[in-house]
Amino acid sequence: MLSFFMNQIVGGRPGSGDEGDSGFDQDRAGTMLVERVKPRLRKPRLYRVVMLNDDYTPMEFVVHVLENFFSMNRETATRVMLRVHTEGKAVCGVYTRDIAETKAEQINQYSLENEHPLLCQIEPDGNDNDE
Ligand code: TYC
Repeated sequence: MLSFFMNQIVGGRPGSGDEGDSGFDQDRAGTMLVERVKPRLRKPRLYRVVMLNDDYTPMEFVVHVLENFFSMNRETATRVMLRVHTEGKAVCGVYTRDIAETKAEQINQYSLENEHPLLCQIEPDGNDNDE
């Protein structure tokens, strides 16, 4: 996946005083020492925002939530709402952890404020990348 390599200067740490004023370490013959290392970047883990069915929240309210918190159009929001209604739950979106947590919390809070028991939860998106 992230299979490119980068060069890294090895030897004294920049700022440690042993690299002269260039920032690069050099041996006594004046040769620059370099090492190829894999980059330490990882793709972030992803989380699903899952909406749960209940017997009381009006369908119109669920559609309204899906339109406004997930930017779905009316047709998509209605389809997702009906999937939750018939199957018990459905994935509304997949995000990094902070964003997924924030969306679920905002929706749960908004539902409470409007006195509906509608709930969202988050779950790992599975098939997490190890590279
Ligand atoms: N089951 C609800 C009803 O019949 C509608 C509903 C759909 C509620 C989706 C929650 O996430 C939900 N009024």
